[in-house]
Amino acid sequence: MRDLDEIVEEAEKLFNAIENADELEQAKARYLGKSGELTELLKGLGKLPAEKRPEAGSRINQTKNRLEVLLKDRRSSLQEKKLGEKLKEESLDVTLPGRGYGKGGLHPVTQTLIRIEALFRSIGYEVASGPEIENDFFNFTALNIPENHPARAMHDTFYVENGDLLRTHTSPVQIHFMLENKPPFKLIAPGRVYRCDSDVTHTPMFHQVEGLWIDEQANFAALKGILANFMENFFEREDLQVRFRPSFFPFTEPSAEMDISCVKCNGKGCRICGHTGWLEVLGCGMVHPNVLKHVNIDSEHYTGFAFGLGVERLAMLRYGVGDLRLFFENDLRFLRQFN
Ligand code: 2NL
Repeated sequence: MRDLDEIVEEAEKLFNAIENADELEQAKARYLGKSGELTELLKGLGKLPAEKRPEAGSRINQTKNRLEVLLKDRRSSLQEKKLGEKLKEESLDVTLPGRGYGKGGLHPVTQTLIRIEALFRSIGYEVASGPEIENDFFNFTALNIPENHPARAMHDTFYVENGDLLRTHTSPVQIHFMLENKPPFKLIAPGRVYRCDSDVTHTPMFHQVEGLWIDEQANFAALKGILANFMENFFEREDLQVRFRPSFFPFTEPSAEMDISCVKCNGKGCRICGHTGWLEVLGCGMVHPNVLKHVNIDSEHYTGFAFGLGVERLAMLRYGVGDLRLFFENDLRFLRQFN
């Protein structure tokens, strides 16, 4: 019988040299398998004289146990090594630079709103805002548009529950302001407005800026001067021509529409201005006494002028955008051109 300690020594060397779990199990079979070296020794016990069997049997079993312990140790160190390698392989280098990110930009309508607000702030106007869901009084009645008046047909209104509605202009903001403040005041009300209208030149939501000046000496001459000056600055054209045409709005009297000389052809006539040389840019007028009455302002003492303009229209003219719908499609190829 080979020296058992020698077997252990040899097995330990063998196990520790093995780097792979399957090979380790094969090596185990060499000693402990069906015809392994120690198994064979146990089978051979019967050939020993009876008095030597117990001691020899116990020594062989002790050796088996020692090999089992060696195998277990080697198995766990191989597993640990494998885990270490796997973790190393999967580890992230958090110090690596990122892939970089696209920088966003402001929507052209937002840029236009900011520009309009800055120009009016520079001449002492404050910027007011209010809710987009309004009621009949603030959107119509206070603006001298009574129930069943044909003027309501001018605004295709979206109604929500309990008779509330999506504001069709930002005038309600100014009605709230006039009820909450004492004149004189100068303000603009920029924001989203909604009309049940959708075709090539109309979207159900668009942006409006309305302006209002209530004072003891607000008059049409001041209105003309302020609006002409605003358009010159907005379009950066000192030679811009303006003209006012009489018009009608229920909330102003007298009312007018303002045209500017075409910013594309300088008044010569082109496709943009319909070959007239003029572009219609806003509606305006002196605030109707009935409107002042609704907000408890004495129309014998105070007068006011007001105007309303469409932001998308001004943005189209300033940036040369030919189709209103481009502002609402959020196509990045379009939007990126404004950064
Ligand atoms: C247009 C015309 C206009 C007003 C809006 C207004 C507001 C109050 C009182 C009186 Cl609180 N008027 N706003 C006045 C005239 C015209 O808008 O065509 N906008 C796109």
